[in-house]
Amino acid sequence: MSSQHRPLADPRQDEYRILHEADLRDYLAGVPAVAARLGGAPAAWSISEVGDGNLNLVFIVKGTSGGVAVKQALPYVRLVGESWPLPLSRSHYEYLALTHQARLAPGLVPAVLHHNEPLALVVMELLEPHIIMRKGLVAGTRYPRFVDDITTFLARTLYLSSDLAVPAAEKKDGIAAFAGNHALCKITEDLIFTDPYRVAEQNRWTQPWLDATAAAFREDLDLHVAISQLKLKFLNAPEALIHGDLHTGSIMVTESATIVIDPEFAFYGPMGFDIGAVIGNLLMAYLASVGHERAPGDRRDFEAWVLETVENVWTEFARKFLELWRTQAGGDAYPKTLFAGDAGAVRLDAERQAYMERLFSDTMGFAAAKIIRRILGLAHNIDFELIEDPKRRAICEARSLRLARAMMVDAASFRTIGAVTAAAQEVREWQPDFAK
Ligand code: SR1
Ligand code: MG
Repeated sequence: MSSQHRPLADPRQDEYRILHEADLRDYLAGVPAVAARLGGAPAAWSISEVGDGNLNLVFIVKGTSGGVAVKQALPYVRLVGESWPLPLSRSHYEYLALTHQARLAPGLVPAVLHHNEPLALVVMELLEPHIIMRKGLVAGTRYPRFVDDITTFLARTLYLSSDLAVPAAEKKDGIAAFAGNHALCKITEDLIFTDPYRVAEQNRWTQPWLDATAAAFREDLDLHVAISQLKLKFLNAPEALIHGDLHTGSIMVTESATIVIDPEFAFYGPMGFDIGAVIGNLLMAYLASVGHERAPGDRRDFEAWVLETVENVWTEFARKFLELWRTQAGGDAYPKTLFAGDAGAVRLDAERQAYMERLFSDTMGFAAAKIIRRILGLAHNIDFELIEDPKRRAICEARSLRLARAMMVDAASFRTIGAVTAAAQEVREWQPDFAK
């Protein structure tokens, strides 16, 4: 490895300490903007650690006049423990992404009130009564604002950080600003694009029912080619500033609001990775839903809404993205002078459609990769995990794996979002051999 590529030691480790409750109270009392927002005497503030994610500490702090959320990065992966160190610098990238996204998609990310880089700490507005969207989906709740909000977030953050919108020098500065977030990228490269397809110590799945499928996925060269092509795209396509972990656990919702949180995996990567994360997680919510039925068919209306949402996420995203391209083409890509006159306009429009077709294909591949990692890899999700009966859970998971494999290996059959939702409906009725 050349010296210029050797990883740097985290320069802030010396000044870092994990803030426990008393320490955090004293610290926040010394931040005027936060103390004023909380109100009352610091001794009366309530502080509770509520983090249920895989990486960090999250505190809710409430005073007499308001509340805040405090996120502190730990120097290791919380899910696994101190044996898996992780740079504190991810807090810096999260702060950078949050402030950038707030400019591109105002009102769709939490307001940052304070950031302390050495402590790897970000203080944000408290989102109340919002809940993590994944929890709402498990409960069978519908979110009428979601499509409009998430597609505005996706279209604006992706388009407005791409070469279609931003001059090349500015775009390259953006790539450089996030290039150091490679430890978080490496988690994705391993946990999503590699481990589920090989023997890896941290993999797990619902046993014994999925043993045969897990083994088949480890031998499936068509699948290995498809996931490797997606991995190459993830490594090799700095198309836009992506969130990098946009699953339904990174979205907080009410029925009238949507806020995207947790962009610590942000970097310049392929746009389809974010859109695919949203769609893949909705497809899992759909196929897990039958496992949460209290009576046969009692979640059918919810499931129809989820599939409609899958379709609308893509179509609304594409509409908004193309609208931005037609009205805000400030980047160095597709120079206007090369597409002058009526013939140029027609040709450019055809090229925009072709661009969207390529993006759709990337999106479906990444959506499928997101599904497979949650069933065969390290980090699972409550959509499936909360289905108590393991055989029932395994049936939902086997259906999801079947759909995901087809989306990845047989991409030619999934050229439209309608083809994807039709396949999801079909696979919902499929019975794996172990269920017969
Ligand atoms: C070890 S971290 C596991 C997962 O949690 C995050 O939310 C990302 O999805 C990551 O892959
Ligand atoms: Mg997260």
